[in-house]
Amino acid sequence: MTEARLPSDERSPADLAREAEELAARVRAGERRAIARALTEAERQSPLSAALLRALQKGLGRALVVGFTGPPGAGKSTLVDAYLRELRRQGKTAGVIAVDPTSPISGGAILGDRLRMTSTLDNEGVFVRSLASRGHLGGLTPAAVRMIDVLDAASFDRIVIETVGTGQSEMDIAEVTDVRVVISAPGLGDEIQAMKSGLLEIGDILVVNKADREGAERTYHQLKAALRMRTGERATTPVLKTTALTGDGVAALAEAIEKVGERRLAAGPQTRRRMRARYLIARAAADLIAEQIRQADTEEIDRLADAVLEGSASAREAAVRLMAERLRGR
Ligand SMILES: Nc1nc2c(ncn2[C@@H]2O[C@H](COP(=O)(O)OP(=O)(O)OP(=O)(O)O)[C@@H](O)[C@H]2O)c(=O)[nH]1
Ligand SMILES: [Mg+2]
Repeated sequence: MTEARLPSDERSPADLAREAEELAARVRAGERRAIARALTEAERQSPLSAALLRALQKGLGRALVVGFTGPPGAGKSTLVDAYLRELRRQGKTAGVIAVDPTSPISGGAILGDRLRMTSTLDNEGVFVRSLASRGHLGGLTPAAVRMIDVLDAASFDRIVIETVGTGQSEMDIAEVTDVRVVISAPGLGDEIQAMKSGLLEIGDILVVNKADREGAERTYHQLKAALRMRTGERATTPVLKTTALTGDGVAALAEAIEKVGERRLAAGPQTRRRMRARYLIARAAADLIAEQIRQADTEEIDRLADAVLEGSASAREAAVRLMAERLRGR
């Protein structure tokens, strides 16, 4: 990343392709500097990244992608750290992407995450990257998806993604991960509320972390009850208790992840990669629509707005009409 480079527009497609092939080969060989560089290119969606991702495609879809999500302060980073230790104990390797919390309260947690995880675990078998910057083309989750491909190509056995469960991002993450671990903890105030707002549905495994804390039992039973309400008596989603600080319950969590993971991996690499590509298409479509609407002239929008007000078209019909008009000929 420190080497001098020509501005992107001065590199020919052939140069980019050659550079991408070289970098891809080093990533496949597991070279840490190359992985770091490739992650940065993928995150920024640089001119090189498209060629790089193409060069990396062969043989992808091997690694199991595990998402850890939950409200701020539930102990996600600490638990990821403990899970990584467990993986290392089993001789498995892991790449981690900690996605920037969207909530301003967690602003300081990025550095915390980076320090906490890298100081203890950034070694041969583990690679940690915080996705800390915003405003890149296409948003955080598409960037994370591109980064998954890089880590996958680097042959990490497990890829872990940590996201804060407060907005759209964790729902997006649900679409691109194989196994979803939803973490709660006692004493967060509205932890069950947060769970009810959709997190419960996406979890393959629910975790009550900080089991050492008072109130953990209560949180556990609340979760169980909420789960039964959602899915009926036949609720099969495991609810586990962990104390990330000591590692208690983490081996059982790792085992539960493997169990779900086995089922998901059975779908085969192509199906799982397609799931991620499908997500990228949906995101691109949404971006395209938003862009088209921004570019539509006021007259066109006003005409449709009047139609909605008069009741001659629903908002949805108006949107379809707007898109049809604007995308015609593409
Ligand atoms: N008592 C207790 N504290 C814990 C446990 N796990 C994490 N903590 C503490 O909870 C606090 C938050 O932990 P983090 O791992 O940063 O939580 P997080 O969910 O990653 O937080 P954000 O990334 O900011 O959303 C820290 O002070 C941890 O030391 C646990 O099992 N027991
Ligand atoms: Mg964290």
